[in-house]
Amino acid sequence: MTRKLIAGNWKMNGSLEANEALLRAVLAGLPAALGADVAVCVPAPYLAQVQALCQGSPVAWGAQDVSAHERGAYTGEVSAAMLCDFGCRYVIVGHSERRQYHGETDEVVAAKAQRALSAGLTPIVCVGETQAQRDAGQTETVVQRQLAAVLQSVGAAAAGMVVAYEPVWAIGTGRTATPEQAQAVHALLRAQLRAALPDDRAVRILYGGSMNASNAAALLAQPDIDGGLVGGASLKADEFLRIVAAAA
Ligand code: G2H
Repeated sequence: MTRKLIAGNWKMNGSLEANEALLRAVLAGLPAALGADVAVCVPAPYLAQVQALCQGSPVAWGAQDVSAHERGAYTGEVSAAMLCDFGCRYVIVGHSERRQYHGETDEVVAAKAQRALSAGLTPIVCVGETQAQRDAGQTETVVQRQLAAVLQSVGAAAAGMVVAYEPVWAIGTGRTATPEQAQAVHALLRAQLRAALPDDRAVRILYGGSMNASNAAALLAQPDIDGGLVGGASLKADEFLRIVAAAA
C-alpha cells in the first residue's frame, strides 16, 4: 500500500511565536513509529524558522508557491533554488487560490511544476472544479485538463510529483466532498496518470478541502486517496495530529 502523505497548508497564517508553538506541539505529539509522511507548507518568510525547528525530525517542509522563472528581474517572486536553500522538499503549485486571485493559468502552473521538478523539489500540483463547473457536469473535463497541462509539460518527470484534488467548493467552507465524491475524481486522475506513466502509484493523489479530524479517516480509507492537503485544520496541533493518526 502507498504510504500516505499529510501536508499542512498554512496559507497566509502564522507568526514567529505561533509557528513555534504549533510545530513544537506537532513534533511532541507524533508517534515514534510514524506510519505516514508529514509535511507543512508555510509562508516563505518563515522557511528558515521552520527549517530550524523541523530539521532532523519526521516533518518535512515546503512552500506554497514558486516562480516559473529560474532567476532574474521578477520582483516579489521566489525561485525553486531559493526554496532548496532552505531545505524544502515540497512546494504547492496551482492552488485554486493562486488560480483565482493571481490569474494562474494551466500553462503557468505547468511551468511552475516543471521548474520545481528541475530543482529537485516535489511539486504538489492542485486541481479542482468550482461549484458552477460541478453543477454544469464539467468536473471531469476540468480536472483532466488541469492535470494534462502538467503531464504534457513535464513528461516522465511527473513521477516525481504529488497531485492534490481540491474541489474549490469544499475549500475553507466546512463543506467536504463525500468520500465517494472524492474517490470518483481520484479514480479518474489515477487513470489519467496510468495512461501517462509506467507506474501510476508513484504519484500520490491527496484530497484537500475542509479535511479535518472527523472526516479524515473515511476519506483516507478510499482506495485512490493517498493523503491529504490540509488547510485550516493544520493550524491546530491536536487536529492535525489526529489527521496524521488517521493516515498512519
Ligand atoms: C484547501 C485546503 C488546503 P482547507 O485549500 O489546501 O484548505 O482545508 O482549509 O479547506
